[in-house]
Amino acid sequence: MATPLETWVEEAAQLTKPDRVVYCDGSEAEYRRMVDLMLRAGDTFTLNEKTYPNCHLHRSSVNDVARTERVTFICSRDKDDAGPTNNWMDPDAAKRKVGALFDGAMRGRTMYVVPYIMGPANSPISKVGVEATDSPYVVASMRIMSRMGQVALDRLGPSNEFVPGLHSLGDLDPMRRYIVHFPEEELIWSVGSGYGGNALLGKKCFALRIASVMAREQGWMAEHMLVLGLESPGGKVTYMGAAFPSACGKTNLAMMVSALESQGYRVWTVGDDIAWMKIADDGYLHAINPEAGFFGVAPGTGMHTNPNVMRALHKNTLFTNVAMTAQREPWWEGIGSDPPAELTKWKGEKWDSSKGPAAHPNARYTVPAKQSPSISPKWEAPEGVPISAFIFGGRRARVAPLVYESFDWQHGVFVGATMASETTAAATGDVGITRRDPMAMLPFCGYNMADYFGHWLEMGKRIPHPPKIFHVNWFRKGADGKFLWPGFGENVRVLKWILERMEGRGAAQETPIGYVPAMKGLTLDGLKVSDEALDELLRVSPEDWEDELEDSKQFLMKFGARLPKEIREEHAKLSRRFHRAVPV
Ligand code: SAT
Ligand code: MN
Repeated sequence: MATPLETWVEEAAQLTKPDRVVYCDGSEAEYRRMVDLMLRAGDTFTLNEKTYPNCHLHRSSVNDVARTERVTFICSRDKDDAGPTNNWMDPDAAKRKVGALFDGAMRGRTMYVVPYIMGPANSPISKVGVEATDSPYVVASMRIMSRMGQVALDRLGPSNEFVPGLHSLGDLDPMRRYIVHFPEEELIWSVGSGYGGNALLGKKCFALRIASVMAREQGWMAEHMLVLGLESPGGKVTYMGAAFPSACGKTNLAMMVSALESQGYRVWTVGDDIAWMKIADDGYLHAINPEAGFFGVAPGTGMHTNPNVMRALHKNTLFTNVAMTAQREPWWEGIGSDPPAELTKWKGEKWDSSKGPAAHPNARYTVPAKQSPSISPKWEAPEGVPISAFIFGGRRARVAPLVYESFDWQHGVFVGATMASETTAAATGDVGITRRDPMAMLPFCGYNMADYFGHWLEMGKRIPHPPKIFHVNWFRKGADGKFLWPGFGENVRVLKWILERMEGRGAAQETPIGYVPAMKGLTLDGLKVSDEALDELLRVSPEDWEDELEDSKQFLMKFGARLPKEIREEHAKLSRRFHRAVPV
């Protein structure tokens, strides 16, 4: 008797018609074979074997360098279940349309069957997925990013409890690219792209879009959050989850080398992108990192901004779309050194400064998480880590102060639901446009976001010790257009204040938007931030917030009657608090 896995693979092969089907075991020899295939294909290069052992550079197709939200669909039976923020296609129509692109797509190619576990192999919170793909780059990446191969087959056994994902590079034509999700079937189809978030189906497609639907049904949470542990003097570690949109510094925050290390504050990394969280017997929400690697943005990453990842990147790393020096070392803008005289651009041609950036702005590194010096001793704990705080944040040149604390869970959910950020190169489209990105889940929520807010409100009632909710903004700018806050390792000062607030300390002032640090509330010794800059960083400008209230109202109105009344209520309360504070 065929197992459910074998049956699904058989059907996938009938549709895509590969020359052969190979089940992946996750071994090192297999990784080597994938890399050899990539080297032979001519789009991948071995880096300097002395300084970067077992590291490779992959160059993607030039129009396949970021997530493509325009062609990403949620195919629920009822359009309203996808909601106003998702692209929707009828599931049967999607099967016909995208099925036609899959028909024969793997002719002349090999179909690799990639069984994987999202989460530690022995965690009850983890789940199994299977990706069938014709891309050796995807297989190699999945081996870094998940627990892949035999370990997953062992966990699955003859069971049908896996999320299948079918992936083909197709012809890489953006006009024939689709990333479609069938939440009711728990199925993913992706064709026409080899890029990370589009093609590594365990990541955004399963661990967020499909898992968010499962989480709502089953009473847990799948969030676009890093998870870190903040160690304080005496050795106690407090865990926090933080949701920022793509390319807004989650990896750097999760791996931070603390500027307050000499005072006993240190940061431990549990995860840098996704958190799966369940209520545990101790009454806390416990988080696991479903991933096993970091798929981070390279440009802007250097010894100053993220020394831990820089140390981790020197072996077993797969780089994508970075530049290469004459010594065959990877290079990108912000790495901390001037561009060398001889440099090959990410597209493969010789680079000079008239040719724009040498690395693509969304160039990436894919590195095993365990290689980070900051990796938490608990990062693979099957029971996860207890979360005491949630932090929302984004890129805002104005409006949002450096940090504030919400009044309570319901208000915190409103803060998350109305958060906004300037767009980045992580998705194709304009960069620098402010858009609402609730809980940093706008591109990743697999169902109607109004119901998602409802799920958050519901979870707050069910968690005996719910995390306290904060909002941060490292990106506020002064009148001169320069960032007011130094960021990176100095962000630990904000985490320290958050910790103190949780412990009932930490000087704060109450404002209409929540508690903001008092002028002396933040630990700023050894840091050069002028009083004026601090004043501006912590300022809650009634004029800016008047615009903010209007803009968030417009956004929330999209959800119509489905929007939970609590969110409406919080909007009205915020408006009232401003009008009480400033007579208009
Ligand atoms: O491309 S990914 O979705 O994997 C990374 C990101 O955009 O957050
Ligand atoms: Mn992300």
